[in-house]
Amino acid sequence: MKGIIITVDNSVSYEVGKGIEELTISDLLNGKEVKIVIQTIDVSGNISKGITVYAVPGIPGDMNNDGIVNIGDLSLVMSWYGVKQGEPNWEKAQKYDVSGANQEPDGIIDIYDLVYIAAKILGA
Ligand SMILES: [Ca+2]
Ligand SMILES: [Ca+2]
Repeated sequence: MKGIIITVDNSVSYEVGKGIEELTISDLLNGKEVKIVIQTIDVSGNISKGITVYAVPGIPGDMNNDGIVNIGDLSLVMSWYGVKQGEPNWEKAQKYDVSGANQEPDGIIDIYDLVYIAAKILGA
């Protein structure tokens, strides 16, 4: 075996064996189910049929994965408030970027992320 290919939702691919040790699938954090295909590639370049995994997200807004969306999740997002994409601690903050002006993650932990969690607390 030469390596492993991981395809996420038929589009984003990663070839493991070239140094990737951690893979974050951000759509899961946004409450979206994700289709993951894991295939092997041999030394001749033949790609196996592989295995398909459907990853089902947890509760949208449950940032600390304790099964409930509450003030604890809101304060977690608050603790990363203002951190932007490209800054040194963005890698850790990124998962708290759940929304933006267009309802999609926008590369900054901002008021939209707090509103998203607050709305989940209120059951919206
Ligand atoms: Ca929680
Ligand atoms: Ca945001």
